[in-house]
Amino acid sequence: MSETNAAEAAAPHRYTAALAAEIEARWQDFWDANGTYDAANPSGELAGAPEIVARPKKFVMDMFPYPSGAGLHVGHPLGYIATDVYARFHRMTGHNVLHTLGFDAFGLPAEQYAVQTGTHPRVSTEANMENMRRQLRRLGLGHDPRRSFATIDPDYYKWTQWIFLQIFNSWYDEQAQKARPIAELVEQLASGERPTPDGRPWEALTAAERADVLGGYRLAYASDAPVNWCPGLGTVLANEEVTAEGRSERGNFPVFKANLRQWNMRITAYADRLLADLEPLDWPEAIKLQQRNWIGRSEGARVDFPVADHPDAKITIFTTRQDTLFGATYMVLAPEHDLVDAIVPAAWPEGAHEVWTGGHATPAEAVAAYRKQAAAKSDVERQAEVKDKTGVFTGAFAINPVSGERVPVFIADYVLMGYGTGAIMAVPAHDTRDFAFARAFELPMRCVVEPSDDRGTDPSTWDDAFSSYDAKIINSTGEGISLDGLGVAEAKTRMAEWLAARGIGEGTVNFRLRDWLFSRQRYWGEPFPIVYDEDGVAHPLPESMLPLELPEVEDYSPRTFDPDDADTSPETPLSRNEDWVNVVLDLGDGAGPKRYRRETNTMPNWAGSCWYELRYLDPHNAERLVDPDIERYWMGPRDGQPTGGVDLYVGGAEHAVLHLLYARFWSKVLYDLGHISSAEPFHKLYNQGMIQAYVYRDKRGIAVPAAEVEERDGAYCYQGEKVSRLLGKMGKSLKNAVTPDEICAEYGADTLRLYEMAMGPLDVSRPWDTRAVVGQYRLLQRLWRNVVDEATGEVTVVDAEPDEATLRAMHKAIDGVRQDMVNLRFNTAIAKITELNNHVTKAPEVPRQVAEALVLLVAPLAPHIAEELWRKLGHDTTVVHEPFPVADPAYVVDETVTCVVQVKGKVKARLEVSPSVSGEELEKLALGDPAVVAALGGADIRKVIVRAPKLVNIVPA
Ligand code: ANZ
Repeated sequence: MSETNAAEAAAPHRYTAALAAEIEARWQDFWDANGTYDAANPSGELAGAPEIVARPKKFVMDMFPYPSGAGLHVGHPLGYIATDVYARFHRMTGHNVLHTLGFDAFGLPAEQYAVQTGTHPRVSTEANMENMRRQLRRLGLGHDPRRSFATIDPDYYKWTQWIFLQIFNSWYDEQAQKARPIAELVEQLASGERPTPDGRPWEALTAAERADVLGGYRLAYASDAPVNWCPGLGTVLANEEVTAEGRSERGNFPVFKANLRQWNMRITAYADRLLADLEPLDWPEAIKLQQRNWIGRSEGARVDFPVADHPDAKITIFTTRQDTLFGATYMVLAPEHDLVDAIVPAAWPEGAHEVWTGGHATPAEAVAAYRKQAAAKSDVERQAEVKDKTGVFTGAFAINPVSGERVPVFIADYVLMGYGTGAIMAVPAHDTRDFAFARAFELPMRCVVEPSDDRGTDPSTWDDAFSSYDAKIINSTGEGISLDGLGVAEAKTRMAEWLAARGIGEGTVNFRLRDWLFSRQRYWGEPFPIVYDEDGVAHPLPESMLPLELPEVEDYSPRTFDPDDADTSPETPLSRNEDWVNVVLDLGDGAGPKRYRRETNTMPNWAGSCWYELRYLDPHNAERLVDPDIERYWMGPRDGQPTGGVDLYVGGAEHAVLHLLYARFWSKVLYDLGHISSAEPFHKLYNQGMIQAYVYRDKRGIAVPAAEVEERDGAYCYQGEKVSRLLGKMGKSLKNAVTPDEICAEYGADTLRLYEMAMGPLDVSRPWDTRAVVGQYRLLQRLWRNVVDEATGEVTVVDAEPDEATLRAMHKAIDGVRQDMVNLRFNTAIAKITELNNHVTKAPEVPRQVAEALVLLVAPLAPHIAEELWRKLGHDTTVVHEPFPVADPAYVVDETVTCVVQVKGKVKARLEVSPSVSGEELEKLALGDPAVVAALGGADIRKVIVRAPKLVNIVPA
């Protein structure tokens, strides 16, 4: 008989992996069969008992997973376990808890996989979801299964499409500062209350012209705009999907700027509100900061510069430093700027030297050549801090409106079309990029902000621009204005007023935030509920035609191209399906049945995650997005909490800007249109840390399977060869993934849960160490042994009253664990439970009261063993809804406090004293302590300072 078999024979009722597996499977079945985690809605199909609905609510949510083919590794469930513990604790403290999990299942990886293997993305996605569901179920997560869904379900994306239509059918009313139905704008235009852009009456406009006008207002609109075209992936990408190197985040292909007709979301209309509404949110400060930077609010001015020899043309620039206008010695337009072609003269003007012209024969030729070069660069590359600025002279001059000077106009790629007005006044003395450009192109510089260092006021002698907000303006006197001697802020205001008074500019606020590029040339996404008539006018489908299902197609691969070929353009998979694309429909708009062409782009995979929190509330509603009562119950703002939203949302910090900003934007539109009561989706956000793993690499730097590496005398070996060890990400590619399945098989899910929660504070990244998991396994074994006899299986607890010390240990643990649970400090909660468990392990018999408290304390963390022990202790209820123990304050106050005794400021002794000890008594105790007597060595005492009960300081003479 082997050693373990012998041990098992002697202790057949020991808590082992096999027993854990049996218990866990049994309780998981029980929970499923009894709907233990069903959350109660106030009304409707999922309505619960009134007394449950009357409890305070808690909506606890995870960022839902993408069902990847690799399945879960132990890093993924960290957040899921944490929210589960938190949700369970709140169930036990009298809350109606909503906790569930769906799948974010559209997107590129499934599609790439499908293209490679010929499996339909739906087939592989469903299989991946099935596998992940199994893995998640094994962890004992207390989800309400009735509320789970995937974003690819037609009855889910029906509402994604419906929201798109809401956004399409609305505009942002700047005056009211909110979205309103587009029909109300049409009324204003039709009645003449709001003029049309060219002043003609609304009735005089053709249908196509009207559509164009409305397109300028709609919150979802199609436009020709420079976009990130990725030939290698066959699709355009949002800025956020392009890396700093100008390549695709996925696949690492080159990305080019191309002008294409694309759908956009006018998120910029909400820039101010997205910024202001961040304040009251209970989010990590770092995430708020990232959102603020992303939105990038800058206060400055727009200024018009007349173009010399073109009386009709003016260049409007955006600057944050209108106080430096006297120092503007040249101008730059983005290469793509509309005005360029209009102002380029036929020939170079007198004196245009070769550095300016780049050796080209004519300005037009120079411009064309430079544009081609700039198109190959991404915005990120264009903004990079490269010393060598490139550009070319357009041959045109503008007039500086304050100094009256003629200044040359250049195009250069460091000016972006998508920011401000796509044109700048260059102030080389005070802007680093302008300085570098001016040096390269031998342009004049003028100092207008007095340097605070000793460089003097002649920029030709400087090494870099002088830029400061804390300085005085000089050299800035012109007609009717002088800024000399003013500080920057004052000068900015003065200049803005001067410009406004002359009608050549005004103070303005600019945002870095761009509209959100919302279409992809891919198959595996939500189809747009849009059709085009023969004039190319976009029409929304009526609600009755939703969902517009993704058609089955033979060939769902996008047409990809040579990754380096910028002269290509996208071809969407849906466009090849002529039967689906060309339809005769009656849109119910009075036009009768007509021929239309469907939109063949699909929505980006961010769409499905923009509103999924709402679907969890009312998952089967086929009539409306969400029932208003149900939405208000779970999401509505309440007393003492200025924003509504999910009570706890846990996910990775990598979603700081995109997902969270998009979801906030959709919430605000739906809120403005009266569909929901909370303008913010997530009240409290928490970012869990990452579980890292050791990566072992051989001499060639290639990762070797981590599980097969052996440690010998502090060195790491793989197949006899030394390998290096570094902390990195966990994953298949680094051959260091550990799956929850392996750990569950070896120890059980409860051990895995405890280990993940015990590894450290939740928001800190930590290295995975399979060898340390056993520590939590032993905790559960000791807990089990404190209740159950391992040989007989009998319950061993006694009905005796615990002794004083045990009562104190128990109530202190209860008190501490409660606080830790509320504050997501699960690691310290486990430490306290361990301490109490060890305390009773020493006793010959465990009082029932303490055993029950331990079981309830551990229940949110290790629910299966808790259920089993609770049953064994004679209860016939599930532990899930048992009240969490409450500490008796009488036992929580410390029986003694530690008093520190110092001699000459150095700690010499610690005394355990009663909290109510008198000063006199404390002094006597301190002076009598042997360590203190020794430290004094018979010296006289000059002074004794007593701060009862914690400190005595003795000063010898
Ligand atoms: C003159 C000036 C003088 C500027 C000076 C800065 C310092 P933020 O703060 O990020 O909003 N700018 C404006 N539009 C641009 C564009 N499309 N591409 C590249 N740069 C652009 O930056 C605003 C400043 O960035 C603006 O103020 C403008 O340069 C530049 F001492 O104008 B400034």
